[in-house]
Amino acid sequence: IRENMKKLYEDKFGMFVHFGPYAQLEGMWDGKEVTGEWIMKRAFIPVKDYEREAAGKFKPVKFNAADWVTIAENAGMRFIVLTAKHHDGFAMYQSKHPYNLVEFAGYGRDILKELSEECAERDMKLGFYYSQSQDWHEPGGFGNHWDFEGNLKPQDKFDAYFEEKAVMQVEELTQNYGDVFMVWFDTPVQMDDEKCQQMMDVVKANQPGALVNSRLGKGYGHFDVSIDNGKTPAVSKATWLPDLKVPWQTHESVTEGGWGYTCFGGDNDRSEEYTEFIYSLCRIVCYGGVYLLNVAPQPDGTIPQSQVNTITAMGDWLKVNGEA
Ligand code: FUL
Repeated sequence: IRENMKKLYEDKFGMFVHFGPYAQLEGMWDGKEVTGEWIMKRAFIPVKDYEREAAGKFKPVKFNAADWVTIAENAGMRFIVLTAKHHDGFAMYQSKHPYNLVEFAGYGRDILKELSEECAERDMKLGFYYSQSQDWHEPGGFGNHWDFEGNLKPQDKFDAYFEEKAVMQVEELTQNYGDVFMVWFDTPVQMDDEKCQQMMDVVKANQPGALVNSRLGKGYGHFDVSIDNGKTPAVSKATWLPDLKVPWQTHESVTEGGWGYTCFGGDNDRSEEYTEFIYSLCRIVCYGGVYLLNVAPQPDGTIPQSQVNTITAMGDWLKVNGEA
């Protein structure tokens, strides 16, 4: 862990990728602009409709792992963190749970496998994001639609969901995809000490060097994560500010309108604003932090050129100014 933590600070800049069936909807539902990865929840889309319109149609046929790695490399990024399962509950890899990219839409390819092999070959580190508590697809997942459809209270089956899906999938992710640099959990809500410890144990057993973020819950994890788009360590841990000894990371997105792709904010050319992102990077690194900058691929699996332009401009700047 110590070694890896050192690496995290050598590699201060990483690429976050929010990619899932929400991209298929491009932020639109019933002719209205909603948001990126939260669209299922915000537009109150029933599970069956989301399955049919988003997950069932989602086939990122132009996904190319080599292109993604090149884009990250050109931006000066040293690691990639992909959403393996976001709150919508859809697994972006070959899982025993059938609600996954390989099987559910009949896509047939495991993009996480392809990405992990490419990263291993090219010395790019790889991590994954996993929504351990919120899962809008399962009856026991926190925030699921059963609560507002009035059938089940989410906590009734949370334990079963946690054991059978969350723990099982984190086992898969830490066993089947080579070296995992980082596990980025999110929105802990129902996580208690026991569940946090259990998740830590799974990650540790399968990936002793992997770094776990604090959004696992209850103070567990190896490094702290700021609020979304935060420029300094988490406000809740403000007492850590004076000496900044706690390792921390923050994240922002080059997109507007959410972290996942939308037709109204995912392709806005912000390359003119790249200096803003450079400013974030410098500020965060000067405070001893690590910067994870998000891109949002289109439904076909390609990262829009406008987003590529922004982060490549950062890479060009780093080539000239980035040496210590
Ligand atoms: C948040 C999530 O709810 C967002 O959808 C996104 O993944 C962001 C990075 O973390 O808490």
